[in-house]
Amino acid sequence: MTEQTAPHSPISAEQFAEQIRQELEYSQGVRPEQATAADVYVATSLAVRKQLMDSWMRTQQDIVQGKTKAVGYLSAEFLMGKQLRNALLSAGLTDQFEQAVTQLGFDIQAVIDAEVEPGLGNGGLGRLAACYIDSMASLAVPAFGYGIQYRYGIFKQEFDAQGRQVERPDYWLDNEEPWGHVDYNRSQRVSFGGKVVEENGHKVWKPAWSVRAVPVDYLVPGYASGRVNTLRLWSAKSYDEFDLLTFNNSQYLDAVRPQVKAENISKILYPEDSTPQGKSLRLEQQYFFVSASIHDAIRVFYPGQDQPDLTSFPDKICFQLNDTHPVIGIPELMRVLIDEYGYDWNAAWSITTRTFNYTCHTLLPEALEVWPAKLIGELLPRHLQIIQQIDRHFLAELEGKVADPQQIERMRIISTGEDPQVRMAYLATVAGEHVNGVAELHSQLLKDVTLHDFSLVYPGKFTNVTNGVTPRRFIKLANPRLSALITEGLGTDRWLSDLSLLEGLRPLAQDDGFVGRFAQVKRDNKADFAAFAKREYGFDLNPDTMFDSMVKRLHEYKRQSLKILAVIADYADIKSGRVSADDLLPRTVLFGAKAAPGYRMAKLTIQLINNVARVVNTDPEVKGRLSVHFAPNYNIRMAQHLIPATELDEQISQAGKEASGTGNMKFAFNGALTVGTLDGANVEIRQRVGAENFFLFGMTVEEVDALYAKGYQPESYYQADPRLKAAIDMVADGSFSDGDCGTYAALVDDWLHKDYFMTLADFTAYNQIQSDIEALYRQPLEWSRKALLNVASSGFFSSDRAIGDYLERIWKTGSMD
Ligand code: 26Q
Repeated sequence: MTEQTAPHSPISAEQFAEQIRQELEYSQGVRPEQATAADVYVATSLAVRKQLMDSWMRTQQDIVQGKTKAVGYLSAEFLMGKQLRNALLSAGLTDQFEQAVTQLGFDIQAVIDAEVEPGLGNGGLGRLAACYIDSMASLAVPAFGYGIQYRYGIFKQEFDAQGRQVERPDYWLDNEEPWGHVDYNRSQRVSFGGKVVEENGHKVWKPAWSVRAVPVDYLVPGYASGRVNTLRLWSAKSYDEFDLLTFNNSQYLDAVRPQVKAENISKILYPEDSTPQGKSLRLEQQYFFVSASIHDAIRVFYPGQDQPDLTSFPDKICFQLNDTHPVIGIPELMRVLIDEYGYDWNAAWSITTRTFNYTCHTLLPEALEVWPAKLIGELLPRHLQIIQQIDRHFLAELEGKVADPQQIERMRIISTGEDPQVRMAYLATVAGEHVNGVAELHSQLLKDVTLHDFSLVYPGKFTNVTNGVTPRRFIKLANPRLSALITEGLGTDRWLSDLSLLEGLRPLAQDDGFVGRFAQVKRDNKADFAAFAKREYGFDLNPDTMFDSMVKRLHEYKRQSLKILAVIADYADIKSGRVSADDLLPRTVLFGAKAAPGYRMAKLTIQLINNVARVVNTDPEVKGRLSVHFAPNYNIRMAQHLIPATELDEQISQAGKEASGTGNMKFAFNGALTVGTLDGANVEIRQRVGAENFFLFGMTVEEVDALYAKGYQPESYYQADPRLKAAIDMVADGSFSDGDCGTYAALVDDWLHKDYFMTLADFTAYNQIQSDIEALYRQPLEWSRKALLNVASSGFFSSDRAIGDYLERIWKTGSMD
């Protein structure tokens, strides 16, 4: 199979091997004979980077001189995953790489394994940003990703002897990192604190301290586009020279304190992905990267100009706000325009409101970010004044439009009362030109519920862009066997840049021979994953069982507890003799999930799953027909191994709680069937793959609302379903805690008396659908046919399509070619 070659002046394997040798000797000072796989990894990466350099410079020049507006994707997280294989794929150098490394006498896998995955994100939102910059480069959209180069990424997860989550720091820059280029000459000053004074009728901010934002540039090569965009991640450095005056033995720590404070800003990624706490350092991070990015964009588009005409700024670039995390950029751009460039309020407002768009990624009210006005006032006094002024103007606007004073009160950007809070989502909605949700259902609920008042006042602002994921990483790199089969079936590999072509596989679902080969791909991927899981975690997985996976962050709303209760119910059936193990469909249940370190219920759920695994996997009565495994430290690398091997994907959140989900798309791409609720993008996946190829269960949003309204009593479900009762009783009676009844008391109590996400109410329906799943799985050909139809029907969920929607509905711009 020939790979589509990108026009980045491809070279031969011999030339590539020579370049790797050169890098080893002249960049690293290592003789090829003495090199390790890690040295070769660094040398190869440097060589690939150089291969991309001409395209990158040409792209940057075209962006600045071009007629098309650029996109600045502002995101506190970019969860990139490993770079090398993706860069090789984009540059059309995969074959050359494999030959060159073999020629040099190294093991390809060892070289790949030497790369440390940068974990600069929590989950869906951060990975989405990474998929979007890949697609923008592949579609030749002029774009910059702007974010933070955290020293410590998302924590490494381990489990202790009791099965509890332990967090270890992820100091990923411990090893040489060849991809990021530190560009000290493009640094920006970012200031904080102090006060605002009046000088000649002007407000002048006198900050108390500053940090130096140093850009670290990552190349973002497009697939087969010949374009290379930039991901610019800011790193915080101190300006203050080491203070020699205070440097004597007793005052050593005082002397370095300013450096430590400055450099703390980009030190660590916050591991919470909801219920943000108003921590000052988090606000410092947000302002730090957004302020540096706005100044950087002005530098890029108005080079060397002291008095640029910034009324053209919205024609040069628009900023996409990835959730509320960069929303402080709105008052920052106002401040820059007014205080630094002398524009009046109205001119600045006109520029600002044509520059920003806002994507919301949540529906949980507690996850909507707010900042105490007091904190903003201390850290960014001038910005608080500007936000207050925006709020006053907005109020005046509302008074002309809205009759109900209560509605006006509800909508204020700054809440009134004792401890006023700045509501970042409201600020973004008022100042943004467009506001979008991330799946049809989510965007509808934003208009109907979360931002309802605003949708009445600004009906034209609201739109939807259903999420998408990149087929390059999540099909081509993750699943080479399936990729080869798709290319063969379609007679072309153009599907990699136009995923709608997967539709062409549909007729092949009627070809039993093809379906059989598709099934064999899955079988081989399962065997590979079993070997991987043995190596990495010591698991013994049987590839002749159904691989049933639930991987995502641990959250009550995602309902990992529904899955584990169903597993326990099956186990209880065997233990009580109601069901013989021989009648059970052999199944391997795989979990992967990190819990926020302070999230007690989530951590207790991890402990429970680990202990259910320990008990079930070692019980001879189960005869290996049911096994449960919690793979530690779920990350992009693990996803790339696990998703292609999965047959059943669990997307079982309470309806109305998962904004979109993106794992669901990756699994559908790779031929898993979904068991899921009508939530997030599940709704659209089901529409496209067909109701008969999707296992739907559970309450709808309307049913959930009705049950709340009626008064939800979880205990009545416990009493009504004997299997549910048996499962919960087993958790309560110490079966998974060596007889200690107290270990999971908080979980049991929550299930019976609160159960905010109605796990118990959906339990019976979830079990019923499992019977359908088992019946189908016992007809392997029919199962595989449906799985293949999932692949054929999921092309819509490519991030290329999603970026196309952003271009059309929001950015109103296109490709630079
Ligand atoms: C905010 C303030 C302070 C500290 C942390 C945070 C924070 C960090 C990360 C808040 C939220 C996040 C991440 C949210 C997230 O990943 N949301 C997911 O976004 C996906 C992409 O749109 C959706 O598919 C998921 O449904 C949504 O849960």
